[in-house]
Amino acid sequence: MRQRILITGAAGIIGTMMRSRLRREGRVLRLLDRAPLPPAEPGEAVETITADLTDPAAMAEACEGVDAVLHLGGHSRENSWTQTLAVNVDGTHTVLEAIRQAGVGRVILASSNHAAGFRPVDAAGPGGLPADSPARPDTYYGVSKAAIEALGSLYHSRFGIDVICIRIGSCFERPSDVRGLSLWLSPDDAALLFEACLSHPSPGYRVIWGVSANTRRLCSLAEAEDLGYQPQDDAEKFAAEVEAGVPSPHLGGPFTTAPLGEPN
Ligand code: NAI
Ligand code: 15L
Repeated sequence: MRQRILITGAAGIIGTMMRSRLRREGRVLRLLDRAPLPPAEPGEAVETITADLTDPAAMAEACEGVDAVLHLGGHSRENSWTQTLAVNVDGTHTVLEAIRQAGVGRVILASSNHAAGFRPVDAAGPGGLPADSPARPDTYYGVSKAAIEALGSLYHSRFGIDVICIRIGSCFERPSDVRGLSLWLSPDDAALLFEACLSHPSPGYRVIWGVSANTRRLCSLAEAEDLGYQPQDDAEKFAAEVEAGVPSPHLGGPFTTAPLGEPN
């Protein structure tokens, strides 16, 4: 039996980095975005869908025959309250409803460090901030991520769907600033983390941090390691190259001071 994984927001930064990294024998990646996606290469087990994740009919169709969903789609930075609610919160509800109706057993929700961006960095103990630290959003965007964690909890408790919310740190090819030395999730580690979320026999509902094994880590790795994640990268190797800067007192860094509701 082939495993089919639906990835929303597949044309974005993380989705693009995952396309080759989540390729497996016996697996089909169904990629969905409202932005254009490169077509499948010869021999690549990829299906592409151009659709809006806020469209219930499109999502119902996209979830047919799917084993698990990696929900990356949505506004990935600050935006107006209206847009943030419509795409990140209502949109995630639409995705979860489609998952429930199609009988999909598992979903990974892309939460963010900005759900807890106002957590003071000096509150991180030796093991780092626990992954289930109560939300302290730094933006409307952060509020939307806290909301989808709650929505995910509801869909697990009511319908038994496995829901893993990953509070992703900073997932790019490389860290670009001092903050990134703490919060970097390397693309290779992101793939290891998603694989751990996909292969755990019965994860239930969890909130975990998504970071690499960074020397300057502020976030606990214990909860993700409990799922089987074994990170291989450390942002420290980029320390000499990143821009110098004054470290923020809060996890969310520049998001905690940027104007609310203005796209950045
Ligand atoms: P991105 O902005 O590059 O990608 C998001 C994708 O979602 C885009 O391709 C966009 O076209 C698509 N999208 C937006 N609205 C849509 C809609 N209504 N229907 C269909 N597609 C839609 O973001 P990135 O960096 O790839 O992040 C992916 C997810 O991970 C996002 O949910 C983001 O909030 C979260 N995240 C990312 C972090 C990072 O460091 N890259 C850190 C923390 C969380
Ligand atoms: C996020 O949640 C954003 O999606 C991403 O673009 C980065 O800003 C990241 O957080 C970060 O905190 O570096």
